[in-house]
Amino acid sequence: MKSRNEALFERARAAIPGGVNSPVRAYRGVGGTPPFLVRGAGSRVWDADGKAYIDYVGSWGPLIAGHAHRAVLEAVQAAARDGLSFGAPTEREVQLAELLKELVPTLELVRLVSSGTEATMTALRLARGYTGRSLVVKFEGCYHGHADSLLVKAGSGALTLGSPDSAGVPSEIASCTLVLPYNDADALKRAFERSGKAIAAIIVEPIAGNMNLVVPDRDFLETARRLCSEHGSVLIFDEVMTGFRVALGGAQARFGVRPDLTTLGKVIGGGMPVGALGGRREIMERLAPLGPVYQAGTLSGSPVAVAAGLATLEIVRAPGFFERVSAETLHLVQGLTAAARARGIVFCAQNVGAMFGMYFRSAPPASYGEVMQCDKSAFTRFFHEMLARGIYFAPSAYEAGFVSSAHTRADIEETLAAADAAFAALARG
Ligand code: KE4
Repeated sequence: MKSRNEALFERARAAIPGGVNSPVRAYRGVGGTPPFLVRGAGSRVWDADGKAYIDYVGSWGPLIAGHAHRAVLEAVQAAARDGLSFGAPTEREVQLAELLKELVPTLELVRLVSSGTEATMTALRLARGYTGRSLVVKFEGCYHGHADSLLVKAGSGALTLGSPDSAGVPSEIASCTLVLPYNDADALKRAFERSGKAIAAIIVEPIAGNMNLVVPDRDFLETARRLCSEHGSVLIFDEVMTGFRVALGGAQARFGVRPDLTTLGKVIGGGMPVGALGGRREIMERLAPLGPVYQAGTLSGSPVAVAAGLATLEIVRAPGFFERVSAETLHLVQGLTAAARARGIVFCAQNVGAMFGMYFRSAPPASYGEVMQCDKSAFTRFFHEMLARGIYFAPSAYEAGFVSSAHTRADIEETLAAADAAFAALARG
C-alpha cells in the first residue's frame, strides 16, 4: 500500500518535471520520497501521512518567525481584503522600502521584485550598465539564483544535483562570468591584476549558505571591497539568505564591510514572494524609469506579499530577537557536536545567528574544496535517520539549516535526543 506521500509524488511526476517546482525539493540528493507538506505551525510541519516534524528548513529561510505566525497571517488577510494586486504604487511598498533603508544603512534606494533571482539578475545588469563593463566575478559554490550569468559553478540545488554549470547557458554568456575560489583573497587580487578594468562587479554571498555554511575570513571581504573601490567595480553582497538571518543588519553588519549593492529576499517576504536590491543612490538611479537600465515586474511590490514582509520584519527587529534565536541555534549546534563525539562519529556543526551548518568532517570547512571533503554518505544516512525520527533538515549536504523564533528549548532537546539515536545508528554501521 502506497503512502499518501508516495501516491502524491507519483501524481506530481506525471504533471511536473521531477514532481517539483524547485529541484532541491525532489530529494535527488538524499534519495527517497519527499514528504508532501500540508500544514505548518510554529516550529513544526505535518506531511500528507499525518507525520509531524520539527522543521529546520523554514521554506529555505523565509520563516524566521515560524510557520503561520498570527501577526503575519493577520497582516496578509487584512491586505488581501483590500485587493490582491493593482500594478500601481501603494503605500505598503513605500513602507517596506523605508524600513529596509532604516535597517540596512547602505541601502540609499531600494527596488522591490518578486524573488532573489530577480534581485541578483537585476543587480548584475545594473552593475554592467553603470560601469559599461561585461565581466562579473562570482565564487565557486555560491548560488545567486538561476539567472544565466550566475549558473556557472553554482551551489545549492545545482551543486546537489551535480550540475553546477547548467545546460542552456550560451558559452558567450558564461564567458563573461569569472569564477574564483571562495574565501581566497590572493586569487581575487590576481584576477584584478589581470582584468580589473574589465570587471563590472563582484557578486558574493558574504557568508556562504549554498555549499553548506562557510564563513569567510574578514580579509576576503575587505579585499573584495578594496579591489572594487580601486578598479571602479561594483561590490554586490547577495544577502538573500543572510539578510535578517545572521544579524538584523545582515552579514555586512557583522563584518563591517560596505557593499555598493545588496540583494535581499526570503525573510523580507516572510514566506510570500518578495525580493529586493538596493544600494548607492548614484548606481540605483540608473534603473528605469530614471536611467537606461531596464527592469520591471507585474507583481513587484505586491501589497499582500509586502504585508507579510513588513509583519515579519517588525517581529525580527524587536529587542532581543536575534539574541534569543541565536542562543537556541548555538545550543543546537553544540548539542549535535557533543552527541556525535559521544558516539565516536566524525562530525562538527557551527552557527552564525539563526543559520547553521552540519559537517561530517572534523572542522568546519573554510572553502569549497574543504566542503567537498565532507562525508556525503554519512550525511545522507544521518538525514534519513533524523527524518524517520521527525526532524526535517534540508535534503542536501550543500545547504544550510535555519532556526526560527518559534523553536523552543524543548524542540532543540527533542532534536538532540533524536540525534543521539541517529549517531548511535551510524556508529553501528
Ligand atoms: P530565489 O530566486 O530562490 O528566491 O532566490 C535565489 C537565491 C539567491 N541568492 C541566495 C544567496 C540564495 O540562497 C537563493 C536561493 N536559495 C535556495 C536555497 N539554498 C532556494 C531554495 C530553492 O532553490 O528551492
